[in-house]
Amino acid sequence: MPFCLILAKLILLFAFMKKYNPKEIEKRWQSFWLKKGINKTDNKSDKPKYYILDMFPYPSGAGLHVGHPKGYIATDVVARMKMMQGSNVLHPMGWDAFGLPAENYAIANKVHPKVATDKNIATFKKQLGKIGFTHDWSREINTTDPKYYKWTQWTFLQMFKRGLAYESNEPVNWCPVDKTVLANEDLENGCCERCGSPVERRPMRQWVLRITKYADRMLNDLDKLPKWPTAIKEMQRNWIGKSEGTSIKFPLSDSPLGRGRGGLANQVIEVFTTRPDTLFGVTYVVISPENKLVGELKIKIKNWSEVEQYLEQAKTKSDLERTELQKEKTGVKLEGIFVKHPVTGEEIQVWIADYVLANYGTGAVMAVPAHDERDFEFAKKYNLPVKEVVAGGDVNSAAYTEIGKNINSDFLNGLSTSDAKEKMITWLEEHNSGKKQINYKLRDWVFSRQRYWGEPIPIVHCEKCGAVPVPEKDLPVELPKVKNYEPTGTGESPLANIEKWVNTKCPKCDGPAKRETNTMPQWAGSSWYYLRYIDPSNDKALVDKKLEKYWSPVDFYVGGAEHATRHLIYARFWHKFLFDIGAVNYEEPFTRLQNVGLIMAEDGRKMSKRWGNVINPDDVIDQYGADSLRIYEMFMGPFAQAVAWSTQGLIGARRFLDRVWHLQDKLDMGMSPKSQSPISKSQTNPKDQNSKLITVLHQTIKKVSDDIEEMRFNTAIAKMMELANEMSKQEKISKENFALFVQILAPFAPHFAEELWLALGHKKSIFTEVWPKYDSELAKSETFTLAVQINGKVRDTIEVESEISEAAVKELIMKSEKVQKWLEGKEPKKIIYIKGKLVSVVV
Ligand code: ANZ
Ligand code: ZN
Repeated sequence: MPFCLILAKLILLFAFMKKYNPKEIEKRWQSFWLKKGINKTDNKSDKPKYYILDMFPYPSGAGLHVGHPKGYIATDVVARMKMMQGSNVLHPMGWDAFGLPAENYAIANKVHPKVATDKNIATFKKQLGKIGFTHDWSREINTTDPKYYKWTQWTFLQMFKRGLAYESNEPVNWCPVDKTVLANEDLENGCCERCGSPVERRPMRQWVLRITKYADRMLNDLDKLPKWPTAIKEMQRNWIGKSEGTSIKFPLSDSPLGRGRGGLANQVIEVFTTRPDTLFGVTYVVISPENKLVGELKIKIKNWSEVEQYLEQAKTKSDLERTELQKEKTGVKLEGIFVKHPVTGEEIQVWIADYVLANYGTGAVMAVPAHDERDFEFAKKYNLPVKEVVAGGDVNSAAYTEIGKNINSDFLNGLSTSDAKEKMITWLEEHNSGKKQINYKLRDWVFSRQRYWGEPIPIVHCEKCGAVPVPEKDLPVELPKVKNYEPTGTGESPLANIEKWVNTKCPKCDGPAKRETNTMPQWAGSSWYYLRYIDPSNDKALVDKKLEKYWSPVDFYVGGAEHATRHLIYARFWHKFLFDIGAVNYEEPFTRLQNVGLIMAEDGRKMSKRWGNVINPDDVIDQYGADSLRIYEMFMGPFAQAVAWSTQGLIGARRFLDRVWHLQDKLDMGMSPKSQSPISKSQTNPKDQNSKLITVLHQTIKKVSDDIEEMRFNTAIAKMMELANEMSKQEKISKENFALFVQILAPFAPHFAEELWLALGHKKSIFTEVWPKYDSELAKSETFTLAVQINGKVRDTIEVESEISEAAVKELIMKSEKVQKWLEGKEPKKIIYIKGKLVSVVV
């Protein structure tokens, strides 16, 4: 052997002996990727497109904690694999920077929201940069950038022009602490979602978006989203809350004895019910305290002062407090007021009670205490009659709410619930006493906030012309600088104090006019941001339609489940509107959706400054490296599950990388990289052909490919650990086989993989390589048929791998449509897995 060759081999050997030093490696590769433009996405490409999206963060003052990047790491793993598999990948990032959190932070820290936001963005960006993501920063967007919110305002104007944005004076949710109006979506158990204070109802002028016009389409199109989690679709269905029922008229009668004529003969109380079959069981009628009839009937009501007192008291409660089953029911009888039963003509007493909501149905109900729980409780409390009309229960002790056969019901006697419904509806329609009616729980979207840090609503109020849209050529209406941006509490935003800005000319008549001072809610800018990444600096349109046609819809959207009924409802609505006006090509924005499970603190609590248990990714990266953080977060448990942080687990991830690093010592250095035949992607080194290693290697390539696609990162990594084990048992490992391992590890530990790839003698980035193929014969693993029992009966069977873990079984069956059907949106009580046989779900 010539001397120089020995020397070369020695140098190589020495290089391989060097320790794994993530600090040095990671920085170097991050700047390499930047320099080579590895993360830049081309709009023109022959490759198939793949748009993968994270829910963009609020750049809060606290910076990133280790929970934030979990979703971003996952999308990065998928993005990198897709790149290697030959897709043109779009994986952007930006900032949802308007809204209360940013503003409250700014107020608390006495800095302007813009200054604070810019600073926070810089921090977030630096932190994200250290984790080694593929984000294409040339497409960065920021909802508070006037060039961005120009198009948020533009969309609002299009809605206004089509009657979908309107002013209203209805009572709205008011947070006394944040001093702003909140949408229903911003409430949690009747409290402000941000600060936790109980919400009051106040009448106030508001801008409202007519989202209800889209209720039916949003509901029906859920069926076109097979790649959305069933649970999220169910939450959206419940949120939209389509209820098919009947409205029934109860004519007012003047007095219990039918004497006198009070001019009330034409007035009726109209109720909404889903159970017209129980009409013969009505023992009283209830109207909501806000119902206009209360005022109209004032002179007839004999106990007015008592009623008035009750009206005052009802004002302070939120809808949720009012309708909660557990809460004690209250109400007052309207003395002197009666209605007539539409069939029997019987006199029926009338009550007001706040368990009836003003803005649902007709704001009035026919009470059937025998078959409705709330009516039952109310009747017990106030000693009102209970009349059983559906057989099957014991209505002395509880309401019987199931279906059954009608009794005590005249012409409905003996009929089943559904037949009785039909017959009653027919009767009511024939007698002009009622008709079918559809209701939605979804309310129109209260779209104005009395705060500074939001998009100005592009409307001008003119005394002559009313609300006039700002001409499109004058967009954006920029948020002016103010000195004092704290909320005023008067129902106006701090913008109202800037006279120079507020006073303007009417775009229509040129007369004096005032600008709208309310701003948009935080959810505005996030309702369409995914479109802007496609074409971030377009000055002429929200997005170029050709580019949109190429990139849309988002192929994969990953984010927190807490957005199921807020952001994801708003964005679908906004998108459908843009589709209707021809601004986009597709009706649904997100083809596939995946929830991220929270990362809890090591103590099992939520990570929070308050508990002092927050872990900063910077510290983790400093100590263990970004690749260890990435591996650990993907390995910590099933992706959608909440898991507590574990430093031990993190150390384990680092140990795994160290072991793979040292596998280099076993590399068969028989040939120098140059003289070696090019590494074939699909073929492993024939020298190892007989060993178990080959089987495990092919299985691992298959498993990692499939698992990344299905977001089963933990099992993908477990399999790679098995492969590492298998390799460490060998005396020598061929470079080809090791290279294949490094390639499939690359999406998880990109810096680490680049370094090994370089050491293997490659010149180009590993991410320009083609993803390894496997031999399906060799990759075959043992499987068995898993029986899925629900409440003791086999309802489904699934083919699974023999060594499937219990956690993987549980995760898998929760994805089964059949299981979901039986769960009806609920969590299972118990799941028992009997290894290699069956899994039993108790509902
Ligand atoms: C009589 C009845 C009998 C009812 C019975 C139920 C069971 P969903 O399915 O949510 O639409 N309701 C109607 N309007 C209401 C309002 N504004 N505030 C509070 N409750 C209201 O529920 C419809 C049912 O909720 C209606 O059917 C009505 O009670 C009540 F055995 O009418 B039901
Ligand atoms: Zn005017």
